Amino acid sequence: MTTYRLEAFTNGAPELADCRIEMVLHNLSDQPLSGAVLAMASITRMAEDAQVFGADIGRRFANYHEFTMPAGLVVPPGGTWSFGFIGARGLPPRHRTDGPKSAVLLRDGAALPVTVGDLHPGPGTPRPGPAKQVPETPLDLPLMAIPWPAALQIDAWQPGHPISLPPTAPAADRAALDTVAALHKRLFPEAAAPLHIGTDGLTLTLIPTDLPGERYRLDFAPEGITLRYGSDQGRFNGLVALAQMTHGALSEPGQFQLPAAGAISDAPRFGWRGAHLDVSRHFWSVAQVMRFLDTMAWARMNRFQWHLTDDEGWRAEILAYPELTRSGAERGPGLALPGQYAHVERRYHGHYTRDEMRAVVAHAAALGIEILPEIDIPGHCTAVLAALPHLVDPDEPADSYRSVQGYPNNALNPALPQTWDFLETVIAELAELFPGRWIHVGADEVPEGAWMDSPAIQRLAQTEGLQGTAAIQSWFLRRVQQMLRHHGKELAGWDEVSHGAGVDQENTLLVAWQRPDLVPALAAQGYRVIASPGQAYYLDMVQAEGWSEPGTAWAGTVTPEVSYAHDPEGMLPEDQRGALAGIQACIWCEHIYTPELFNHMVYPRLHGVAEAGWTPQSARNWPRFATLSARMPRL
Ligand code: TNX
Repeated sequence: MTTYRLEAFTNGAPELADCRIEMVLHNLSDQPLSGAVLAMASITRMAEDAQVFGADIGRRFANYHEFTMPAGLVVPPGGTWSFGFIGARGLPPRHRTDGPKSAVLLRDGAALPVTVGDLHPGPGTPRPGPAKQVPETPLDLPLMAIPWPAALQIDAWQPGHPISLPPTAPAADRAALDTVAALHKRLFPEAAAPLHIGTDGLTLTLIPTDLPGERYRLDFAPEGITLRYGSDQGRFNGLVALAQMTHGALSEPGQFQLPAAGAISDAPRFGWRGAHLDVSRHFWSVAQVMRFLDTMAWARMNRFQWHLTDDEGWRAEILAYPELTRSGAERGPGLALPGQYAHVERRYHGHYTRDEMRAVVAHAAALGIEILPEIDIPGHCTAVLAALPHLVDPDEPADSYRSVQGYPNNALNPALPQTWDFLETVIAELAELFPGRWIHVGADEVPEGAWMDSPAIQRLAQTEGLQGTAAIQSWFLRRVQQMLRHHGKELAGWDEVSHGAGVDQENTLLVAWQRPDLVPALAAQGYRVIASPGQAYYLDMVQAEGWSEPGTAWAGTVTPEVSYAHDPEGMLPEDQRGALAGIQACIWCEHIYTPELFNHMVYPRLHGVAEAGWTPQSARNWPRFATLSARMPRL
């Protein structure tokens, strides 16, 4: 039963200084309310010097705010309490999800649930306004294929028919078919199996060849279908492509068919076709992560950057530091880490055990996906510092700098010896769990001015001749790179790793997120570059201008079409073509905290990134993609 409800309103002021957020708490209980604290989390934060009205301000921590009812105020049953502030941090609100996401009333040690409505816009703002659009148009060819093949020549079509691999085929081929058939069954349990082992379907013949890398070739003839490949990954890719087109033809016979004559000759545009997932702001269960990997594999994506740590929670079990996944993985009323985003009302906990991480690694590997674990250091470490207070520099004044998300003093301190013991242990444990080549160490968004008031840092800067935050971060990363190499791993990070040029560029992988023009800039400096520009591949961006559209907008409005149309090599000069190692979609979860929101935000843009990663730019086609992408599996 709802007993309290919060509605929030903004005035639509274009400047943060004038931005007013007014909240109205409705007392729908049958008791008068007094002496309570309303705690809420809002990505539009209150400025330190904001003007507060109707309440006294209590604890504030990043998006978390406490407002205390004025002494003597009694809200009768059915009555309301209005309060709020003028003067904000973050971005001026542009969408309904920019206000309070969750709230709770704290009174006499109890946490009373509060339902929270959308942020209401300033006067005159159209509601709902333009919404996400993914048009359906008639198809030129009756082929279900995402990503679209690099080359195809189809001379005749036939109705869908299950495909069978003879039981006499080598065990490795049967096992490969089984992997893809099982993937299909997990994704589409209601649909008929496109592939099976037997003799009663259209016959499939697998032929190993010297086709390089991930390539495959399908030949269609009246006697059956031949798949040629040169590696396990090539065989997997060909089987997924065949399963996808057969699934289409079997489940929508009016729309799709199977080729009866002709060939598909296919090869990926980039070797790295990735997706990243933030499990710190919102915790996704092992089952959800595995399901997400399944949806990636169906589009032949092959890299998963698992963002395991951030200010809001540490999610990877580390044997040496159980606190990381106790207090460091938990936030909520009365805890060291207060609630953030969608979950301030309760204790919110989540982490993966080592066995669970191993199971995810194995699940991914079976689908041809390599996992790149990310521990976000030295910034974004609020949860670490809360769980392991010995890593906090005792001589650094509290709140001497703040991150862009509003966290005070949230960076590991490179001048403390205990920081290095911590990193050595964590890297050793992760290196053992994750067999891939890379460990991603974040390095994003350490605020300008970070560490400057730490006496230990001042001494380090003096001895090492380092000036400013970037130089210190760069010194830090050089040492982290050595540590990783000692454990047989190479360093990956966000584009800020390049600031201060401390690391050895060769064999350093950078995910370029801030702008598309970082791709040529970083490639010219010799880094391996993965393009993940916020302006096209950040799936937490709003998908339309409309007020009702959920998401953030720091990189603009990223419609599915804009995301799809982006050419990741577009800014590379001719002589640098080929310098881009791949592309990646990023799923940050401040705004994505239910499967429904995930599906709205992530698809079809994720599959657009998959196609950009595979299909040559000249063979891409938005209307075709828009129609086919509606058939792709979701979370
Ligand atoms: C920037 S991208 C961040 C994240 C946020 C994201 C939201 C990056 C390396 N840092 O901490 O979640 O923007 O879009």
